[in-house]
This record gives sequence, structure tokens and C-alpha cells, in this order.
Amino acid sequence: MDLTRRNLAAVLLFAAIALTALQGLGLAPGVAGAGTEIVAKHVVGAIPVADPSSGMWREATPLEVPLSGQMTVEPMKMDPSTPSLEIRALYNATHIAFRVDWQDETKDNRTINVTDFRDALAIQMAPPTPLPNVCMGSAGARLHIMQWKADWQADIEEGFKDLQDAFPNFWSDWYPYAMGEPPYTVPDDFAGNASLYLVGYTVGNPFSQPLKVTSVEDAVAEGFFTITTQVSQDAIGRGVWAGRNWSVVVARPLVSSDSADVRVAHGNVMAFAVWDGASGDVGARKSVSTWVTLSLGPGAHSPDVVALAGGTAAVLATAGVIAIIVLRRRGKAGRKPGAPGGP
Ligand SMILES: [Ca+2]
Ligand SMILES: [Ca+2]
Repeated sequence: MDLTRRNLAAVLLFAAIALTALQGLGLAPGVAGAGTEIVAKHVVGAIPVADPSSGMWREATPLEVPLSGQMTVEPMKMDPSTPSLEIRALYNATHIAFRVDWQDETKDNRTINVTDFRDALAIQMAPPTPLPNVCMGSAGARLHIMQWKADWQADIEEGFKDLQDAFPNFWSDWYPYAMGEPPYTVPDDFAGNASLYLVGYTVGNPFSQPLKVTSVEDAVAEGFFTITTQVSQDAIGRGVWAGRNWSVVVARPLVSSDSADVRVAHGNVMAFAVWDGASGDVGARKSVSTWVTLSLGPGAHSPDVVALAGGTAAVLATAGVIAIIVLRRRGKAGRKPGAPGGP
């Protein structure tokens, strides 16, 4: 019996050592931890930003981060929509990317009706000193916030949808100067003076743009009610909903020329929030984490030629895919039969 116990202990010890060694070599996935440190794994070459299911993500050690309701400011959310997030991070010479997984029973990716709310994920980052208020930062302690929005992604991948899609049998509609006949297509039927009736679109409000180039809003905040969309949008991402689970990747440059972006650095603090549209989550009504720390794992912290090429290729490939989708949408909706003109 003692011999059996010793053998069992030896086998378990050997297995533990072997697993640790394999994890260290990146040949086995890490074990989800409940700590407060996200260890970003360094990779050479492209990061699978557009593919949350890529096997490369298994090379990064996942961190389980608990969530709570938002009970600081109105409108509050007393209980979280989901109990926790699982977070992994990869970085190369030019970019860092986070894959965040969480349970969600519903795919809420349209916001046409006034009762529709989107599923979303926000990642906030800041230097550790001065430590900002985890709730949207504080004066002089700015947060960089990147919010992936399920409806923005749907606009890119499935085409912009508007009232005529939610109410296809409406009686009539009419706009002065609009091209063609109702139901109108936005923005193609609103060239020239007709665009004045789409005020947000005309003045460049990023929330009103029917043709989007990223599903992630790049923003800053210095406290409650101060979140502001940045002038320079530098973050990209993509989410996949499957098996009642969202798996979302958000990526940004390690070093950005945009002064509004926090510099990515070992020891930065990060926090996360998710919204479940079916639960009526919007704005401050969200599920939130506390601070965790970003750790850049061993690897080339400075650019090397191979990784630089890989990272740049990844971003260019993603931008290319988005551009093709946008151009196809424009091509399809560019001219309708009977429309006297078109942009
Ligand atoms: Ca949902
Ligand atoms: Ca930016």
C-alpha cells in the first residue's frame, strides 16, 4: 500500500514537472488561475486578432476574473450578468491582444429598436501610478478604454441595418432631396442635401456611421460621465458567439503615436466590464471587475524584424478584410433600380 502511494506520488510529481515544462515551452495550455495578474505571452509573427478560436490562444495562460454588479453610480446593476471572465493575452513586437471569454445566453448584436441593447466588452488600462479610480478613472488619472460592440461588428460583417429592416412593411416615408424611393438605403440615398437629415452621420459622430471600419471604440475617461471617443481610432477586434459563450479579441498597438492612448507597459493596471443586451445592460448598467495587473511575459520587448513584419501583416490583413467587406456593401447598395443617381 505504501509502495502504491509512493508510486502514485512519484507519478503525480513527474506529471506536474512535465506539465510545467511543457507550459514553459508553450506546448501545453496554462491552468486558469484566480490571481490578479494577466501574463501576456510573447509570440513571433502574427497574432490571430480576427480568429478567437485559433489554437495560438491556448498558448497563453488564462486568468479567471470575477465580476460584480456596478453599484457605485446610477443606473446601478446589483447582480452581474455573468459571474466571471476568462482572459488571455498575446503580444508581439508591435501589438498586444486580449481574448476575453464569458457566458452569455443571448447574442444581442442589433440596436435598431429602442428596446434593443448590445452585448459589449470594455477593457480599460492605465499606468499603476497615480492609480486611477477603477470606476472610469479620475481627474488627472486618465484611463484608456477600448469597447468592443457586438452591433458595430454586425454592421461590418452583415451590413448596416436600419428601421426598414426592423419594420419592412411600413406605409410610407419621405425625405426631401433623398435619392430613389422609400424604403431608403442609408447612406447611399442620402447624398448631398439629403445627408443633412442624418445629422450624426453628417457631422462625423462615430456612433452614427453606417459604414464602420472597426468594431472597437477607442476612448478615454477621467471620471464618471467623461468618457470621450478618441480622435484617432487605433484598436481593432472581433468576437464570436457560440455555445452560449462570447469569445472576443481586442487588439491595439504596443506603442501608439496617439497621445490619448496609454502606453502599454509591464505593470499597467487593467479592468474589464461586460454588457448583456438581453438583460437591459447599457451605459453604467454593466458587470465589472476590480483591477488586475498586466505582466509582459519573457520575449522580445523591443521590435525585431521578424515580429515587426508579422505584426504589420496581421494588421494589414485585418484592415484589408474590413475594406473588402465595406467596398462590397457599398457596391451592393450603391445603386438601386429606379434611383436617378447615387453617390
Ligand atoms: Ca447577450
Ligand atoms: Ca487612439
